[in-house]
Amino acid sequence: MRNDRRLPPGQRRAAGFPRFGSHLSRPAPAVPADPVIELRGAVAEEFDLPLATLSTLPRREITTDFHCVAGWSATDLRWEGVTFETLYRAVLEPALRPGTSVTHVVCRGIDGWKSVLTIEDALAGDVLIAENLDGHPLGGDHGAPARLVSPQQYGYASVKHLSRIEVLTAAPKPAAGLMFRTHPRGRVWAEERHGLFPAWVVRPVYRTLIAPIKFLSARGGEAGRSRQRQR
Ligand SMILES: Nc1nc2c(c(=O)[nH]1)N[C@H]1C(S)=C(S)[C@@H](COP(=O)(O)O)O[C@H]1N2
Ligand SMILES: [Mo]
Repeated sequence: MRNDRRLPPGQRRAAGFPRFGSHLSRPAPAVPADPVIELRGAVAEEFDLPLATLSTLPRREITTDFHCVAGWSATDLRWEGVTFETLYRAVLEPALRPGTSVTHVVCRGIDGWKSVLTIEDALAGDVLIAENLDGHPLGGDHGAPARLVSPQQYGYASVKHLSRIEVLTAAPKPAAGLMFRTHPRGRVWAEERHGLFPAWVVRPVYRTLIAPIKFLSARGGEAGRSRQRQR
């Protein structure tokens, strides 16, 4: 039964589904009039895929939980869109340079957020490029106009406002920072929270960040901004 499922190790249920991220109280980036996903990297020719193309591909609905590395989880979110695998097989794979063996994909958001997924993680059948959440088009809080949703990985993999996918033939160098270095896989059930430190070290540190980040993110989010307008 759904209710009996346990959360992954070190996770606690959040009330609802908060807006969360490095944007803090900055508002969501404006959605372009004709949004595209820039396809870059080991392709014969780089090109911009109109987001509208997604409506021509087979669609999937997935109900799943969302786990932020800081320690909160939102449960039973109903996402709808196109699986990354479908997009990859239909559009990216045929565009690769001949003889290319892809190892990683880098996804970027309009706001500059970036995540690196191994091709294995990206092609897990439940990774979605989602355009709808719980029956409604994504709002700015959760990644309009489309976002990645990778349920088996910590939330940092699930890039909001997805605007670019780059295919790589080797692992990129890890980012320089120590404190927030992500794990190269970030699988929630293996508690792969951090690229260098074991989970038990970062768990209590990250947990202290939930309340302030949630507070700030909400201020820049849809509800916070409409409250300001009413004043
Ligand atoms: N574009 C973008 N994507 C992002 C982030 C961000 O700041 N910008 N934050 C990541 C983190 S750490 C988490 S936990 C989730 C939060 O998603 P939510 O705001 O829909 O809850 O988005 C991830 N994707
Ligand atoms: Mo997160």
